[in-house]
Amino acid sequence: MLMFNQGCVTQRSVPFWTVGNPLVDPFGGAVLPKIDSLEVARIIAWAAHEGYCEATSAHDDDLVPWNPEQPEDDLDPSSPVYRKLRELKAILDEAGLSFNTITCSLHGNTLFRNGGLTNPDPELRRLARLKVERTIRIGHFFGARYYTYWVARDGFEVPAIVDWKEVYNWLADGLDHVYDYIKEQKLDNYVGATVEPKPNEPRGQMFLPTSGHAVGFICGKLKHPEFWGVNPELLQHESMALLNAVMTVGYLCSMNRLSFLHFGCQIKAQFDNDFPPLIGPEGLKETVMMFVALREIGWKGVVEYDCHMLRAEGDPNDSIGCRKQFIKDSTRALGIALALAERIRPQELAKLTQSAADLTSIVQMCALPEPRLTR
Ligand code: XUL
Ligand code: MN
Repeated sequence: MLMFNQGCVTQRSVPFWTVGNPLVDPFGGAVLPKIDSLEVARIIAWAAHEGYCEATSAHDDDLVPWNPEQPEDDLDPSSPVYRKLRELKAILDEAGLSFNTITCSLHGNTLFRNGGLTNPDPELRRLARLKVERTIRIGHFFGARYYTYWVARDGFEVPAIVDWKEVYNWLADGLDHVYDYIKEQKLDNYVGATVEPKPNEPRGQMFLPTSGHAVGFICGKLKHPEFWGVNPELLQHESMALLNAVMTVGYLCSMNRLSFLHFGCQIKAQFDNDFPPLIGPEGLKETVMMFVALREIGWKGVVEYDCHMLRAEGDPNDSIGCRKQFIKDSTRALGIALALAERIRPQELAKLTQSAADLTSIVQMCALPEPRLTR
């Protein structure tokens, strides 16, 4: 069996927000106690020591609190934020973790309930921009490879009051500012920035719903398209829009835009399930075929578990233990998916009919003997 770093997956990343997740849903409160970011860092460091992951990622808010009155507290050595960032970095460094992406939370604080970069209020867009700048500086401190823009609350429920003439200009201005700020400040840890599309949730409709929309926007509207890629969330976000993960990675690779993967499992056309990889009633074939496609294309990159444990398995009496188990399960699932993908040999299927090729790929994937067909 291939080790994770011999195939297409260069690093396995466990983001702060997935480990810290207290398992709230719209119908019930937190199952797990909220834990401090230092505790989250220690769990991810544990996972790195155990050999389950090599990288992490975070929103600014996952690491330190944000106070709109102090937009530059990260630069002030006497601030608690400054100190906390250093404590966090010491834990990650000691565990040898690299930092995949930093992303600005423009969804958590209720100030941004009607959008971040596309908020119709210019004062809130200005505040969002300052928060993005601070997040970019925090990412620089951790040596993040990417800055990620997740579409978050940039969306709408009421089309009649969206400023359709301006809204995509505001979005482009906000993203162009990410590039300008990184270059002006000479933050050369960043190899690029990414857009993470999502069709809905938390908004009824979001302004960059799919990977196709994201690539179109990057190539057609941003000033520095070469700096921008996409991190699709597969299976979740594309499956919510009834799209197929194999096609998404094929398309993004052909456009040279697949920066890294957010990884988990999803029931098609549902709300954002964020099931751990391979967990749930569907998605096995799609997940495995996605890795077959990535292998055949020759893509290599980071796979980041962006999901959470099932709410039903959160254990308030062992809230650290179940969080560790979630990481272990996700890494196990990725290992299973890669091992199954390794068995599938498209070259041997080429001359078969489509149905025979599909069935033979299943026989290959499951390492089955050919079933007996006759009595
Ligand atoms: C939400 C989602 C986010 C982004 C980061 O669905 O995927 O967690 O990945 O903001
Ligand atoms: Mn995601």
